[in-house]
Amino acid sequence: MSAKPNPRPTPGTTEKQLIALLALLSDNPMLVISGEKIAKEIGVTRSTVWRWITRLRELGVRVKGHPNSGYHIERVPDVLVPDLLRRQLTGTSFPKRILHFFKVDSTNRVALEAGQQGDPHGTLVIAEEQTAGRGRSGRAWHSEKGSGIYLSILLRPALTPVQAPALTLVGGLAVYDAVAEQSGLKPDIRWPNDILVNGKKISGILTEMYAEPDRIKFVVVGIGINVNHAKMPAEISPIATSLRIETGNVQPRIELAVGLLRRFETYYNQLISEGPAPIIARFTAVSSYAQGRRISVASGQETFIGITAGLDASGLLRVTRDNGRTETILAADISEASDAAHH
Ligand code: BT5
Repeated sequence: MSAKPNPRPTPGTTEKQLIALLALLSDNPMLVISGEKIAKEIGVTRSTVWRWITRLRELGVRVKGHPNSGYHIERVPDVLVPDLLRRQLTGTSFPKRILHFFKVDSTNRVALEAGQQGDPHGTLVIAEEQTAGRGRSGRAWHSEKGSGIYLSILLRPALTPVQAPALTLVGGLAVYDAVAEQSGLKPDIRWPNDILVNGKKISGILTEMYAEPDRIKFVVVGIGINVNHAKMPAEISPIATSLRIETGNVQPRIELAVGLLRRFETYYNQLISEGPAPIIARFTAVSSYAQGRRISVASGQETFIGITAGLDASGLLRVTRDNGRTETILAADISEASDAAHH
């Protein structure tokens, strides 16, 4: 297969022409397009078109037809095709560079590498499936094929490392708004990085960065959302859920992704222009965990109980212990105090 060289092709990304083929079919659902026309439009031979149709089918896209009659798809497939995303993201920082994978180890891993190689602010890494999706502290993120949104955003903010926690909050607020808007559900945010629906985790955020003491070189905000999982694996089903489980309906991932990224852009710009105060205010308004909630804090070796006392000026959680002392938490897993099990 001869993929047209991209500025710098990233190993494993979906071939450009495969994406072009998918975009062509998606733009004309129901319409039968001849193999010859497709071949001409995307600049390959008819036998290559046939091979790629076979690949798309293997990837779960329902393409009807055959080489003699032409091809069509019954409806726009729910694949996060860069060309479709790009069109719906005009005016944001994201259309410049979108790396799409049908299967990858971790979009955060790829985005960190892209950061090191000098890729621009706003670069997006998206996967239909992750084989080693990661959570915080070396934990795993379950990333079922085609069911979730697994994406990482590369950012080059003029911020210092101590200002970075606000970026996780920006991601959380973007997920919160996008999920609420699309589903009509009322989510909650559990500091710092869990978005919950009906008490179960529907999304998690992993922020990783390369920084010098006084300056962030680049940062990757990785977002995972459970969208169309019919059920969650047994090990996490007590604590995890999906939009489909909660609403009873399959949800279009592409719309959710666009809503998420547009809101991310807005909150991010607000953070850069106004500082963290409005982000922290919004977080405090929507998170039931921010203030006055009795929680258990597991941080490093220690676990203790306390009552949340809002966020500090950089977005860290304040917790008042039973002895009256208030502490600022840098990183921790928190859960309701009555609930002994941590996720
Ligand atoms: C997180 O970690 O919540 C961060 C998850 C970030 C995932 C995205 S996907 C795109 C990008 N690329 C990556 O490789 N990662 C990011 P943490 O707070 O440590 O939560 C992890 C814990 O959540 C696990 O130990 C499980 O208990 C639970 N868990 C795992 N998969 C889950 C899922 N799909 N939904 C809900 N909970 C899950």
